[in-house]
Amino acid sequence: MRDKRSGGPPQPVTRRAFWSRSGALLMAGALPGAAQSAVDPELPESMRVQGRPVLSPPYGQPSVHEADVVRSVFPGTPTALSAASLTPLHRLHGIVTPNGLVFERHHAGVPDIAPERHRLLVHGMVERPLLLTMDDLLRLPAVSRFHFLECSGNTQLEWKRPAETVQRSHGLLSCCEWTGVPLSTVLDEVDVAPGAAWLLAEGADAAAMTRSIPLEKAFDDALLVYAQNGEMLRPEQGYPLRLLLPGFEGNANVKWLHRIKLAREPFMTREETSKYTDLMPDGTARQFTFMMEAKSVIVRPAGGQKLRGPGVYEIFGFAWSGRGRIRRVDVSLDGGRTWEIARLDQPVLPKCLTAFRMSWQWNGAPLVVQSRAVDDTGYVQPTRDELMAVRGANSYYHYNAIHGWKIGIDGAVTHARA
Ligand SMILES: Nc1nc2c(c(=O)[nH]1)N[C@H]1C(S)=C(S)[C@@H](COP(=O)(O)O)O[C@H]1N2
Ligand SMILES: [Mo]
Repeated sequence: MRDKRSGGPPQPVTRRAFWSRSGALLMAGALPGAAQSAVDPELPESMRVQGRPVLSPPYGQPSVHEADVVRSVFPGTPTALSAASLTPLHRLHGIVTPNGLVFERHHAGVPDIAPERHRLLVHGMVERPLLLTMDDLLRLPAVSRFHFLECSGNTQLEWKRPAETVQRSHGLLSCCEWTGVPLSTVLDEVDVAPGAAWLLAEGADAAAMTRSIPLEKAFDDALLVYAQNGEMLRPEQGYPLRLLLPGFEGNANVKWLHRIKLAREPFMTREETSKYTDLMPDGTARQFTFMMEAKSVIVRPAGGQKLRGPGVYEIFGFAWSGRGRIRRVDVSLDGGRTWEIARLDQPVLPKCLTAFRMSWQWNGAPLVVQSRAVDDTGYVQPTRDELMAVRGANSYYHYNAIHGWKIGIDGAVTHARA
């Protein structure tokens, strides 16, 4: 499958090749950019003085040397209240997004809600309406699950013009361990009336954001979530309660959830009529595109980064599918002509980010790196041409095409279409 001619694409590198080169580190600096170093004869400063005491601060913070690992504002956001911020995917090292780096999307800012005053009303087509306190919810049997959360507007810029960095192109994406109560537990308690097929989920923010959700999903794997990554939800993520719909577009995961109303039909709210619909080539608008299809992206190397000369590197990226598990990730080092199977980090969980890696050796020639996800339904992440053939050019949401980065002769990484 791989082109063996000399001058062909760079070959993936074996562990042995890596160590035989980097073993010469102290002498020859075979790792790209490594200095010709000798072992420092001085004791490092950190061994000569005592460190700082415990509880400074009581809630721990990242190293001061990581201060640039932060969310950034989504470009073109008109106000700071109806706004989005982006996860720095290129600075992550595993599938869990630290709570302070989870992307945000708010339609009317972040409300401050005291948990003891918060209520969840479940009403409409039910036999026994319920008004639940947070205390009630915390006493019900809970589950914890790892799931990605992706705004369907993620990679929206790609329809038109390429974004310079992966934080800008793909940063409306995060993955957490979510803890809460299966929505089915509460629905069983209220006793759904015959004929009910949808529910309205409403947020207690100033946007009163609402979405209609099929009852099928509600009984499948929907969660009433109150914690993320082991601590209570962050205010930005919906404290004290949010709806989590694994694999469904971010918007449907209503934050600050305070009302669920059951009905026969969808409610046709703003977020499922004027917004979050897909304009198809025939001029019709596709509604209720809940499912986030399989997608992947290389986050290192990625746009804005620079390789420090020929040598050994690791390609690192994420793949995910709203339909289930990632079965395979392919990586191309020649602009999509040939593909190699990447290594997947464990665990590989359904509707969850999966990390992939491939070691390779850059020979200094310009090239385009790409990744392609395949999920366990057999769905293969489409090329841009394949996606446009179905969707046309007037869409905004749900762009999931194969993404490429170009590495220039100087090692600078840019968008492959730039
Ligand atoms: N109540 C409420 N829920 C909401 C929103 C909102 O503005 N208000 N934004 C939605 C959108 S568009 C997305 S993509 C996700 C973002 O979740 P996050 O901010 O936790 O990343 O929340 C959804 N739930
Ligand atoms: Mo969103």
